Amino acid sequence: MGKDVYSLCFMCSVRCPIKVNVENGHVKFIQGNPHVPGIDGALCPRGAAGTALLKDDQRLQTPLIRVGERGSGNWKPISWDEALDYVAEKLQSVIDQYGGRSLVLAERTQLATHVSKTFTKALGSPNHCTHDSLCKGSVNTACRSLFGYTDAQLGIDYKNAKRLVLYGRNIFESISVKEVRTLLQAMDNGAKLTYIDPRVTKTAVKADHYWMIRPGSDLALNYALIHVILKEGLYNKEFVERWVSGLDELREFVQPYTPEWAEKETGIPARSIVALAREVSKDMPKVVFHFGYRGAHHENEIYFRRSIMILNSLMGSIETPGGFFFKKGPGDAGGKAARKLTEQEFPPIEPVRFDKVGTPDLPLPDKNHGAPQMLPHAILNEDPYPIKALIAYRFDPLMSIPDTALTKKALDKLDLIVTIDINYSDIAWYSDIILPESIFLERTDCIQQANGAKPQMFLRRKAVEPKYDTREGAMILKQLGERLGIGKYFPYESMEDLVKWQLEPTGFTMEDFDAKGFVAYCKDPIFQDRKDGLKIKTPSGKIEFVSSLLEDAGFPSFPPYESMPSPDQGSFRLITGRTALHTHVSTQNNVYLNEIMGENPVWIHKDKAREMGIENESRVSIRSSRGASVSKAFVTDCIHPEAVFMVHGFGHEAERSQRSFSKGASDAALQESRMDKIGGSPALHDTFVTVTPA
Ligand SMILES: Nc1nc2c(c(=O)[nH]1)N[C@H]1C(S)=C(S)[C@@H](COP(=O)(O)OP(=O)(O)OC[C@H]3O[C@@H](n4cnc5c(=O)[nH]c(N)nc54)[C@H](O)[C@@H]3O)O[C@H]1N2
Ligand SMILES: Nc1nc2c(c(=O)[nH]1)N[C@H]1C(S)=C(S)[C@@H](COP(=O)(O)OP(=O)(O)OC[C@H]3O[C@@H](n4cnc5c(=O)[nH]c(N)nc54)[C@H](O)[C@@H]3O)O[C@H]1N2
Ligand code: SF4
Ligand SMILES: [Mo]
Repeated sequence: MGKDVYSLCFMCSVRCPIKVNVENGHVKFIQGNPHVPGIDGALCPRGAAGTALLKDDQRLQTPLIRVGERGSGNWKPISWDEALDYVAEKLQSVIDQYGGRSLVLAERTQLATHVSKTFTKALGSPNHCTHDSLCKGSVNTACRSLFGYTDAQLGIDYKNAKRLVLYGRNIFESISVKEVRTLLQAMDNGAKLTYIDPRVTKTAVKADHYWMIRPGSDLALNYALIHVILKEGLYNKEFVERWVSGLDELREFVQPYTPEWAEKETGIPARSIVALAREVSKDMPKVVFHFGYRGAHHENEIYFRRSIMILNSLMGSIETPGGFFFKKGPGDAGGKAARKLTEQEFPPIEPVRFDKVGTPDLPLPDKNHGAPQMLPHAILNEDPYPIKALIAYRFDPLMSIPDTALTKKALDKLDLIVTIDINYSDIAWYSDIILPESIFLERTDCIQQANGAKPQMFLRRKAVEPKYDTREGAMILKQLGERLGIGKYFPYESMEDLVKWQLEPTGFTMEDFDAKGFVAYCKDPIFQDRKDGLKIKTPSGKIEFVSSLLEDAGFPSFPPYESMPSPDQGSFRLITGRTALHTHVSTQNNVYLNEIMGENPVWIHKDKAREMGIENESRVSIRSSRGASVSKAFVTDCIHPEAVFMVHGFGHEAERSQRSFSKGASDAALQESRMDKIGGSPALHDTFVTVTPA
């Protein structure tokens, strides 16, 4: 009984559509939205554990101001007025002294991102940055270099695919519910899956073929695949002739990269590489080489991601069922998009970003997102100018940027650190002031414009009243803005007001979301005409194997392959990733998820463990040039001997998150601060560590 509220999960960024059953003001049950094909009522374990947040007395409950040293954990509860007055006053004095540009607002992209971008713009700061480059910056740049579209503007039609190749895209553990379910459906219908990872993941176990690749050598594998495909003429000639430029240069470039050469680099037998090239060509264009997000994060990552999308282009699997498609927006269906606050006029804004993205130092990463990993450098060196205040909004620089010790040193130089979070995160713990946001079940949020083959809009709706003295992020920023003299940029009094304002041009109303939780702009998928009407957004209008984006910025399209170094005797390449049971650094203190997985064991190959005297389940210490962490060992033959693996997001330092405090090891504390300066991703897998009995 009770009532059903359609909303959006926020236990991770996928934001799956949900149906929340509410009785007498309490959430009784959450399930996936049964009206959304592919979701059909399903949730992942983290989504189901969303209910644990409702009553959690270890989450943030009221604004808090620091009374001791930074990081000491001495907090005084204060009222919202006191908190907002304090932040506004401090921020104003920083701006008076150093200008609006001295503020950085760093966040994980979310529905209210247009509100936080409005906040920084109105203050004259170019320094809004998102997590994007930490997650997939090089994927973004690689896609732009070939198609003129970002990865986020590309969709994948899993349902009709016949063959998929995943490079560390651990799709059955690093979950998006709809992707998982449609892929399983395709596999039931005969689609074949090849999975490549130095580690035997759940996806490896479900795949038709699994290759344990030597860490960091995927690019060599791809060059050999391209070599075979071009040598044997296994590509989609009609598509490539019409839509690709630079095929001859590619053909010449891959000449030396034979399968036999790649076997030595990757450990994958030459005959298997040849067999895969031949097999995929039989299924083209219904072939997906997934561009991936997080496997193989190295300084040359841009070239790996490009090689994946070059393979897709050779298959002709672009803008076709069973392959990739360019996501369609409301305009493609004759409709209008929801408004964003960023569409307003702003005062002049400092042109150079704190991370120097868009300058000759970092010309190609996406300016819409920036590069948060540059934050420590910018603060410590006042390069390009002094940064004095940080607002961390649903983003934890201490755990999500490599080299925590360096980040802490930089944070120490700031005059003001504000965190907007729901948990005692590590960055909240290190802040001057914490502004608690209401959890997703307790708040209405901005419109989700869901572009795709069929453009739609979704709405997150408040299911229950906030249990504690918390507010919505978009209201917090508005109330701060009013105190800073930029109130006119926030023309709403409540979240409902804001949503109504957003919906005005669309012709839809909030009530239109009542029946199913979403509205659709059209009924059938929209595809561009592959014969003559593809809208490739590069300067040449073709898929650019020889990339004007790269070459105009002074980078080669095809640099010679450099072998990925193996670790010295006694050390390992540290690789990291996700588990189905946790979201990044957010859920380790969740009552249910913590009970099932409270620590992150370090995977180590059994032969190596024997050499080092390490027993399964024993305590081990992991050391790098940047720091040390302790966890327990998982001794296995399911990992390549050159690597050790840990799940990201453990080793929290915030004591009030009592269940996760000090449990497991933090990868960020170990990782060196390196990056792919062309693509924009941090090189998270370029750190070597030692592992010894603790
Ligand atoms: N070392 C290392 N760094 C990484 C990665 C890695 O594997 N290793 N992975 C990278 C990737 S792929 C990504 S996407 C990023 C993610 O980086 P982050 O965005 O930093 O990580 P999250 O865990 O998604 O969320 C950060 C914070 O959001 C808070 N939060 C959760 N829900 C809400 C909410 O409703 N409102 C508010 N205000 N806060 C909320 C959480 O409590 C948490 O403190 O990290 C990247 N950085
Ligand atoms: N449950 C859950 N699901 C999530 C998330 C979450 O936090 N939890 N986060 C979401 C986000 S933001 C992201 S970005 C995606 C990430 O999704 P994925 O891109 O699938 O990334 P990871 O889970 O980080 O897995 C990386 C895998 O790459 C492997 N790997 C390491 N080095 C190499 C290498 O050299 N070559 C190859 N081929 N593989 C390598 C690792 O062993 C690991 O299994 O997941 C999304 N889904
Ligand atoms: S994948 Fe899971 S946690 Fe993420 S939004 Fe969907 S149900 Fe929620
Ligand atoms: Mo990510």
